[in-house]
Amino acid sequence: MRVSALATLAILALIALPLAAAAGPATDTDGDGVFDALDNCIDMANAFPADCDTDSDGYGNGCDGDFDNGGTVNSGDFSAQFVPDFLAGSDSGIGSDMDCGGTVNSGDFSQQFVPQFFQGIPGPSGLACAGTVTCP
Ligand SMILES: [Ca+2]
Ligand SMILES: [Ca+2]
Ligand SMILES: [Ca+2]
Ligand SMILES: [Ca+2]
Repeated sequence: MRVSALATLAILALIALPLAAAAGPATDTDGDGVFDALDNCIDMANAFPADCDTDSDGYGNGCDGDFDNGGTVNSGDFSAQFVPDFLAGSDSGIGSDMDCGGTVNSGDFSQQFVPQFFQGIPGPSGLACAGTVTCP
């Protein structure tokens, strides 16, 4: 009887594992090795160490041009937030070092901020708590 129960569990496990692998939580949209459910930028390959989230709001720096956390990425984020950090060359704590490289330079602007600006909003993030501080 005990062997039979174990065999049943083993069969159930063999059935359940592939099902779990096919489910949503195992999806990795940007192919950076971080599953969507844990990825703070699901459409941008930004695995460690490029996955920093300086302002801890659940949007990784790479997809978080909303430096003033107003909910949108607009000209105010650029002129009042990004430009001063760009001129200083360092991140003041708002996440302006968008590629997590240690400096704020033209690459952060052209490769990261500009696409964010045209998108108009931060993200998308796979973290359920994105948009709240502190997340996670
Ligand atoms: Ca990913
Ligand atoms: Ca990502
Ligand atoms: Ca962030
Ligand atoms: Ca940078």
